Amino acid sequence: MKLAVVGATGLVGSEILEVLEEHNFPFNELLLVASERSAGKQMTFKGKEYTIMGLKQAVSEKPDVAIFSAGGSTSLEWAPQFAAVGTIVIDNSSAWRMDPSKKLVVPEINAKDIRIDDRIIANPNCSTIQMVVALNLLHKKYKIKRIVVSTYQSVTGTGKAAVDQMMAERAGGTAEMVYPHKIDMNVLPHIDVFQPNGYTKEEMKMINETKKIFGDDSIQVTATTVRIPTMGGHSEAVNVEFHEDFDLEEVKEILSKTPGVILQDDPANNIYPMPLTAHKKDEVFVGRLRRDESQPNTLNMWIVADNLRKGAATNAVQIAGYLLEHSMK
Ligand code: A2P
Ligand code: 11C
Repeated sequence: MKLAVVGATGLVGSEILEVLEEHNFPFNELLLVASERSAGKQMTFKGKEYTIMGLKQAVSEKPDVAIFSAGGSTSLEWAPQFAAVGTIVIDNSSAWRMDPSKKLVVPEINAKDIRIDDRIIANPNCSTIQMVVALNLLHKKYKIKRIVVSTYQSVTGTGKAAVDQMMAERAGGTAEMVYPHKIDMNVLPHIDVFQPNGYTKEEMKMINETKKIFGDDSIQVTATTVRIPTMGGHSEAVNVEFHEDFDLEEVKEILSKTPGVILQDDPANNIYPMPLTAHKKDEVFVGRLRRDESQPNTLNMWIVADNLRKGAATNAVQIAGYLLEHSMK
């Protein structure tokens, strides 16, 4: 596989390189791609020097697969140009996710829907991915009726400039204001832009992408997404109502067998998922399981994952791995 990483100098791009190295991903050739500002600069991967190239040159190289993490407008403009030369684009942005002609893939759930002629495959939003991975087998067993989710999201979801803002505030200095308010020692009930219905775009992503990934428009979802001054990963309090009743011990057993999930639920010993312990891990961590005693068939859970890993880089690399395993590239 000739593999291109588009946005290689960014937060998600560098995480992709880390995951490729850790997973010992088998490619023959690697192209590191960023904006024309970075073209010509050197980057090291696995002890080897690479020269960063711009998008135009990368298209002319006709890579087999290109993992894009360079923002929605770059994806909108360039993914079709790569697709036109036969590249399969795995896109981390929101540009193509809700396009009915594009697959929105979480490998543990719906990689089998990928077809040989798919040229642009969308990677879901990080906060959606970790929630659906955790709910996957529970949905199969009890069928989800409604989800109420509140998130506690890491500043790494915004990108490098947001990390710089938080760290500068913490050190008592100043930096570019990425958020409309201070983020350190604060909590912002605001992720991405507000929509005419009063929800933010991040909230609408969680609502719409969940239905598309499960292939079930009848699932009701409502979300409040919140930015907090942390870095290791996103956390979510999820209240999920099922059509069928469940047994809590059976729920734990199902979660312990769910692909990509690690159960961390031992409150007596203060064991539950946290961003600090999920950081740099590829899995989704689930704990604080308890029945919602206010209504039937309803479960409360706490879900944490490193948003740059399973929420972005790991999921994209797993899709690339699926293409390789199934000889699609
Ligand atoms: P560059 O470093 O050359 O600006 P982050 O979200 O962490 O800020 O990273 C964004 C990534 O997307 C970077 O690798 C950045 O490259 C890349 N990028 C931004 N704009 C473009 C563009 N117009 N064409 C190609 N890559 C881009
Ligand atoms: C955040 N979820 O944490 C966002 C980042 O649609 O891929 C990823 C945005 C996206 O701010």
